[in-house]
Amino acid sequence: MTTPSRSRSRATKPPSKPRTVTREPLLDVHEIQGNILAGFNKDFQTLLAVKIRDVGNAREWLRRILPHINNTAEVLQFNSLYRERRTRLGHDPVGLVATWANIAFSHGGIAALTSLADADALDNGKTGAFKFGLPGRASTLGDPVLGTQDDPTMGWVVGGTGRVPDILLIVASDDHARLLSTVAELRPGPADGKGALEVVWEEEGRTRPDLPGHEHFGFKDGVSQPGVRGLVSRKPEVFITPRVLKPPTDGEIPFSKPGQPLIWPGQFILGYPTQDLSSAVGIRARSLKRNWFKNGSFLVFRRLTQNVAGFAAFLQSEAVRLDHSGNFSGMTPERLGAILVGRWPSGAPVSRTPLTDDKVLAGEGLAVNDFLYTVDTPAPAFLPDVKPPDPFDAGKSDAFGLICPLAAHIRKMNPRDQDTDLGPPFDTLARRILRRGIPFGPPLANPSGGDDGVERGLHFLCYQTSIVEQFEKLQMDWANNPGAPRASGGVDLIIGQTGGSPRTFNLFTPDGVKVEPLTAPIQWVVPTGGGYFFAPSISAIRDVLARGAKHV
Ligand code: N7H
Repeated sequence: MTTPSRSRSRATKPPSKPRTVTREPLLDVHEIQGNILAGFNKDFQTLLAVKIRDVGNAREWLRRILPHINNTAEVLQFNSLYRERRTRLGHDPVGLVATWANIAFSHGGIAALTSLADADALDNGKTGAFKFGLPGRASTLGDPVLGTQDDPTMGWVVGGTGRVPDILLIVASDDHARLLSTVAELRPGPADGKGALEVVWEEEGRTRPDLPGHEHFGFKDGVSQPGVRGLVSRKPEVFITPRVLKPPTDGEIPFSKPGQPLIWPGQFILGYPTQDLSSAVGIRARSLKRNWFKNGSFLVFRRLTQNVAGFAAFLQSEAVRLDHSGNFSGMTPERLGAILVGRWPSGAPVSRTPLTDDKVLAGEGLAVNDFLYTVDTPAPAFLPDVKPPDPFDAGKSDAFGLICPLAAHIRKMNPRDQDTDLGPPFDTLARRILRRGIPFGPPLANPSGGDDGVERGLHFLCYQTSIVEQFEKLQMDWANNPGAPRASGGVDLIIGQTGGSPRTFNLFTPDGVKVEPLTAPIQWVVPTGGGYFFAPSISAIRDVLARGAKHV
């Protein structure tokens, strides 16, 4: 069903096509690469950065590996089988393994394989972020200088100025041996043309063996993701994001499950309806500059090094100071870490359990994201056959950030029901990203015992349809900015970057009367590489990039 949004006052003009959309689209799951909407979610994942030296051979290599590039249908089916087996067994199913691959191309890679005009056409708007690439945007993003003022990305291990790879290949598996054999099979080698494609960098990420699913600071990751609207089948009607809640009354944001709003797929995949910035309806997909962009998505890769010992030392000393300050007696390093992140190590939200971690709450998938910031969180309206246990305290109204501070990482990145400097909560939906990160490097065995000199961090990967309006807004306009999305919150001390000036996080006393500023002596998360890429559809790889056809 569609609703016309423009007046029909001029009889001479044909009525304009309705811009708004309420019917959810059928997603082309055989075309969209599998990591974007379904998520590989594997324990092992290798990234390979590739430079094209010979375009003809590169196309042949693409044709060779194309059958191994997995689509959404494949990944969805496996993920649903895996979930079903885990529910029935009560533990992870042993031996049920899959190995997946996806691919993405930088501006230079697209230009080499199609044309400069096509690569330029991917930049929607004047910023040219995709064309500039990550090193070109590093100073705008506030990244610290790792080199000289002339080349602040000189110290990056991948993707620095003049070293931007053309291709990023992602290979992921549940099984390490299979990961290695698939990487060996897909890696360009002499048989693909001697020197035709050079692997300029590669690195393996893996889930922490000591704390699976947690990143190196010790927090559970991958807890909150947006729900994508759209169907994988019309008859029978199957939504890509299963729903357990009753649809809302008119005009409200629909949720698939508590805390997971449903977002129009055009925010993540080109060619589908996007989010209206002031209502829950969708906006009809804009025509694309090239047909072959359809079913593609932009991939931001950031190699973020984490100083785990430095972060632990800060939590330790600041917790002691706060404890003695009189306003935060009983403060512990663990609680302070939870305050900075907005979640406890288990993933339990500070908004629902302000003083202690709660692993039971963290393990209850329908409760762990169920909280709002500006009102007491109402009980969810589940569909009749869904009755999950939720004996936990509901989130309380916390508009000023006295429970979960305004600058806590998850509140900066997703202010939920609170208006922001950019607009109402509908606008926030248009800033959401699909995160697909995985740690690299070994865990630090004893963070309070100091650094061991070994590098570790996060391969941060996220998909969206606008790098400028999504990833860059989150990083630049919110994480780095002490005055946004809400005034007076301070900087996100996990990922915020301020180009060398002090990073201050405003912690309000529980009565809201005083501010206790926490000033970080250093940045504990430091970008050391990455890139901006485009992950095209399966047919675009086959018919355009691997074939060299223009303007299909
Ligand atoms: Fe964050 N961390 O350990 O503190 N992140 N993040 N992130 N992050 C989240 O909800 C972390 C980074 C987002 O919907 C959690 O999955 C670390 C970048 C968003 O409520 C934890 C790094 C960007 C969310 C961390 C890092 C984001 C989110 C809670 C770097 C974007 C969802 C678990 C090393 C620019 C918010 C979860 C929501 C959650 C951590 C990077 C964005 C624990 C260590 C660069 C959108």
